Amino acid sequence: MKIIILNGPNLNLLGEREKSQYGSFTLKDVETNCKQFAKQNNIDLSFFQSNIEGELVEKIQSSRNRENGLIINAGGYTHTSVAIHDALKILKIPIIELHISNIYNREEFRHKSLISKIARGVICGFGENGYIMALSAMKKYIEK
Ligand code: CA2
Repeated sequence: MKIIILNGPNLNLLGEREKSQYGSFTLKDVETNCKQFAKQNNIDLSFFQSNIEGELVEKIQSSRNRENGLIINAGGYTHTSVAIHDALKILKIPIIELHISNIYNREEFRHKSLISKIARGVICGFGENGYIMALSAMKKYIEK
């Protein structure tokens, strides 16, 4: 089973700033935990971060014939990117939208997501645990 986790802009700074909002773990910590979970569950996991919209679009496109499921924390692009929305819409594999924070108890501009409507499900507000929750949910969904 092949799953990819995509991370959008500024998530490379996790653990450095805004710790009260996003926690003190780094993206590397998240990747290590996810890789460990993947190994224990026979998942072939890819983990990718970019600050560049076009790079995320290219990764989404190349997931088309390569992955069985895609998990995306698109960061700020969640609320703005028609290009990421369009790229995800082309996919036939299940998509889970993921956020570390609860975007619905934050600023109004974070309440709108261009991804939710095309996602199988959304996980937000559970901090770094959300990544493992998403992987576990994706595995079960693919197997069903
Ligand atoms: O809660 C999430 O996971 C978000 O996707 C994070 C995005 C934010 O724009 C979304 O509304 C919700 C921002 C990630 C920024 O991460 C930082 C980490 C450390 C320091 C500064 C930003």
